[in-house]
Amino acid sequence: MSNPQTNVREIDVYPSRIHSEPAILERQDPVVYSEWTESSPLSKEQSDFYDKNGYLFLEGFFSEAEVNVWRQELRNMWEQARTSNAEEVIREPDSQEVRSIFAVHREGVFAELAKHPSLVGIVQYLLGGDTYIHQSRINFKPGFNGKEFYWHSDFETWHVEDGMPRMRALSCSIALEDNYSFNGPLMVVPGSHRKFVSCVGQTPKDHYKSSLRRQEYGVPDPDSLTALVREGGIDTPTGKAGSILLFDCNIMHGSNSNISPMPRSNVFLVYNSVDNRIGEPFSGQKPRPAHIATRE
Ligand code: 6CS
Ligand code: FE
Repeated sequence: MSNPQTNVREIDVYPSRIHSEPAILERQDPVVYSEWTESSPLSKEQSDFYDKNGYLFLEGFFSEAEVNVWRQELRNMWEQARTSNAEEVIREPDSQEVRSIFAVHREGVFAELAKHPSLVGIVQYLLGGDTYIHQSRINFKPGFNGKEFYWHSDFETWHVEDGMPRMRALSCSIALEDNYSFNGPLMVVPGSHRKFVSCVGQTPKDHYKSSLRRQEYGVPDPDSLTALVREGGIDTPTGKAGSILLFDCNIMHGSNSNISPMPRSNVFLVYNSVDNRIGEPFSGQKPRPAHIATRE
């Protein structure tokens, strides 16, 4: 992969989907890119917790009134998506149920949400400066048949398939329905953000057309996953609608299928540092479409 400005081949410090054997590499990037001070938007405990664990759960971050507006918009979008063949609409792997809608930050109430000052303040503290939205999506996880998201590191995909150079991005998952232990909440492996699991297998052409429905490449091998879980365990932060889960781009996470009657609909906003803009995919393949990875 060459850097367009200097035509110098950028070194791939996180090689994945290249070798025939998996490997666990050390993280070579900071987690929190700012020094904490009394005026920081997080407490020292919260900032240290995020640095150590790779995630931070803030219960009741947004008000019920705000959530009601977003939940109404989510339901309108769900209705429209049922009969839409827009490329932003992703359906469940075994049915036509809507699984996700991408690029929701482009307009309307979710564009406002992505710029919410109290959220952006925390994100800029953690990433050490200005950011932009690399990707956004609503994962509906409907009751009865919302399917799982197998274990993965988002950064492994964004590095290999979108050309994201370093680990200087994070996701904010905003619960728009109550997240319980039984309706497929996000599970994270605390501390796993400090290890990069180099995966095996060659990225298939147009991989996103299947990976967003059921990801099979760029997922950790059982031994690597077992090692990470043995070291850090599994946390399942749950809480009422309006709670947010901030998680580092490289933390190992996943979620189970939802066979309960209650939907687990969350909005995901992915913030990337403006100093970490994506370039040529390290897979050597063509870039993914703009509704999955912002390039302008
Ligand atoms: O490929 C991606 O960018 C998406 N895949 C997963 C499973 N999580 C991150 C992101 O939504
Ligand atoms: Fe993910």
